[in-house]
Amino acid sequence: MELLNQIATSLQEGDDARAAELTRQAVAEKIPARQILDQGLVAGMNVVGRLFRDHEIFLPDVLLAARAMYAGLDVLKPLLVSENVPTAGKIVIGTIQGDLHDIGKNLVGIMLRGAGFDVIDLGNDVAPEKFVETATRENAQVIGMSALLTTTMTGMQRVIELLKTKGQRGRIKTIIGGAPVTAEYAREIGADAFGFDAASAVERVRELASQ
Ligand code: B1M
Repeated sequence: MELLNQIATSLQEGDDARAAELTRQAVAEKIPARQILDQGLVAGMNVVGRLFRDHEIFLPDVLLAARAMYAGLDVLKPLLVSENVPTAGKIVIGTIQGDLHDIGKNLVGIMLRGAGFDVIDLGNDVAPEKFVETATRENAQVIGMSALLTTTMTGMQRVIELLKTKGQRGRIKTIIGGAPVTAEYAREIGADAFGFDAASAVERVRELASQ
């Protein structure tokens, strides 16, 4: 549908005013909110994620696209709630204790929200107990941890150990990511998944939430 393609394009162009205006127009044309979300905003964000992964666009472009996506989402949010659209799942994210690098984590959060997940973002420098307590209280399916420092990444293992101690290890899955983190490290500490970038994180979280 042409209007939904235009919404997707407005995200790629980072044009928040146009994204909001086109979303309002789609709502006025009685296109269901979920369709506007999936085929307009999420479709646009998926393209942005692929371009970023392939180094065809850069961080500022992604942040502008994210701002445009939020502008469209602001229009849709009340309708999505009233349409009772089920979320794709709930995930608690944050950077691990001692780590203040949150740009990558924020990108992952944005992409997850764009893919329809309910994201609880605990911010940066998050203690292991806070990850586990929040995920348990909020009945989240997944905990997502980000680390950019080799000295902080070891804290990820503490979260997994705490999940075991609290008897939540089987129910709450874990995904880890960040520049120094590897798939091998994820296996070593018993994480359920590794996200190389924001796009792959969304794919992995989708798999984890459906298990
Ligand atoms: Co710092 N820093 N920094 N830093 N910093 C690095 C990480 C470093 C590699 C620079 C270097 O020396 N070359 C180095 C770490 C060395 C190491 O540990 N081996 C370093 C250092 C040493 C430090 C300090 C210790 C410096 C000092 O004070 N002496 C200090 C530590 C502070 C702390 O955390 N306690 C520090 C501070 C800072 C700033 C505050 C100035 C700033 C952070 C600002 C912020 O985030 N709000 C900063 C920055 C910007 C960087 C670099 C330059 C850029 C990081 C970044 O944002 N990349 C970085 C060097 C570099 O990486 N080139 C560096 C862009 C971002 C989009 O990528 O975060 O990798 P990234 O996220 C990707 C993937 O990794 C993945 O998806 C994202 C999107 O593709 N991903 C996930 C990330 N999280 C994921 C989670 C998932 C799945 C995928 O699932 C949950």
